[in-house]
Formats: sequence, C-alpha cells, structure tokens
Amino acid sequence: MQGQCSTRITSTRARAGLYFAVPSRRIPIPFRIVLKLIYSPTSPYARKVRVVLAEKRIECQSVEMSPWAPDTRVPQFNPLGKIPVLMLDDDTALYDSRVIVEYLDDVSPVSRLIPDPARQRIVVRRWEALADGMCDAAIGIVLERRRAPAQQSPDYIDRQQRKLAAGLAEMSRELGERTWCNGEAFTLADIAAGCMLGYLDLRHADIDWRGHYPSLARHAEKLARRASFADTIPAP
Ligand SMILES: N[C@@H](CCC(=O)N[C@@H](CS)C(=O)NCC(=O)O)C(=O)O
Repeated sequence: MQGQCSTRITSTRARAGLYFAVPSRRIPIPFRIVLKLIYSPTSPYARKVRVVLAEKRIECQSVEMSPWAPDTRVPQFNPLGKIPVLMLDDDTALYDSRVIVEYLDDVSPVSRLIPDPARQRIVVRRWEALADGMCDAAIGIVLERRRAPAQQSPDYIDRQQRKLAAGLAEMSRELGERTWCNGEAFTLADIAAGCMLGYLDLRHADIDWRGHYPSLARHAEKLARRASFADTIPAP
C-alpha cells in the first residue's frame, strides 16, 4: 500500500497519520508523508502549528531546538534562525509558521481551518497577522528586558506595549459577541489569537487582559477546553 492507494476511498488514515478524502475514482495518492517539526515549547508561533497539527489530526515528529542556544542548529534549517520549521519527507524546510499552517491546511481536508471564500479567508489571515504581530511585540519586550538595564530602551518597550494594548482592544472589538473569531466556525483565527493570549499568560502575567476584555477571557476559556490547546500549554 505504501506509495499509492487506488481503491474507493472516502476518508482513510495514511500510515503517517494523514487523512485523505478523495473522490471515488482510482487515482494514486502520495501516501507516506513523514513530517518533522522543529519547535520550542514556549514559542507561540510553534504552538500555533502544534495546535493546527492536533486539530487536523496530522501526525508529526517533534524535535525540540532552542534558536537561542550558542550551538543552535536552527540556521541549518532556516536561514533566519527562527523556529518553527517543518521538515517535509524530501528534506524541504518550510518556514515561517504562516507558511506551515497553510501547507498543513491544504494537505489534509480534515477540519479545514482556513476558509475558501476569499473574503473569509483574508479576514482569518488578518486575525493571524494581528495575533502574530502581537507575539512579535510581546517577545520584543521580553528580549529587551533581558538586556543589561543600561542597554534597555524604555521607548522601545513602550512602543511594543502600545501595540499590545491596541491589539487587545481590536481583538475584543472584532470578536464582540461572536461564537468564534470569524463567526460561526472555529478557524486559524481562533488558534492564532489563543496562542497569542497564552503567550501573554506565560510572559506578561502583569497584563490584565481578562479583566479589561471579558469577551477575550471567555474565548480563551472556550479554547482551553479543546485538547489541542490543553495539550500544548507552554510551561515557564
Ligand atoms: N514570523 C515567524 C516568527 C518566528 C519567531 O520569531 N520565532 C522565535 C521563537 S518564538 C525565534 O525563533 N527567534 C529566534 C531569532 O529571532 O533569532 C513565524 O511565524 O514563524
């Protein structure tokens, strides 16, 4: 069976854990795909990918690697030296997280997370851009505070904090009373927003986003009940 499948299939589980749904015609399917995720357990971008893998029930080997270690091997896989990186079975390295999640959503039809209609798709990608941008700001503050006090720039920290404050206000306004970020269906928008809020809990516990934005707090509670989120909570 390895390599192709040519029987009538509606949905089946490939050996590497990918689910394929194909029309009932005799067509070959690339069957054995071995994926490997280079990640760090505290990275919100990597968590986004891990939640997507879990939601789509795609099996993937995980390789923990710190991009900050002096002897890090991350640049061998991503010239930008950043994680996450998804290695495909032919050693193609995919980065960054936005590229990876698009690939994963395309490769398996289980639980589509990026809607097809252009308007909805772009709104979901905008949520992701906002959430990722807020992660950039949150991580920027953490890195700045790790510098020697005399080298830290209060202006830089203040600028990043304003991005976080404005981003939280925008997310709360956009979410409103909706069930999910993009309306009726759970999408990548919820995953990206949830991972960003999880990172605030991890590194910016002083930001009382739950107190200021009850709708975001309710949303985060709802997301935390999903196994994909519960199983990927970052430990300090
Ligand atoms: N836009 C990238 C951001 C990735 C990123 O910044 N990852 C951090 C870890 S959370 C990293 O590897 N930083 C190392 C560095 O900046 O050199 C993505 O979405 O994958």
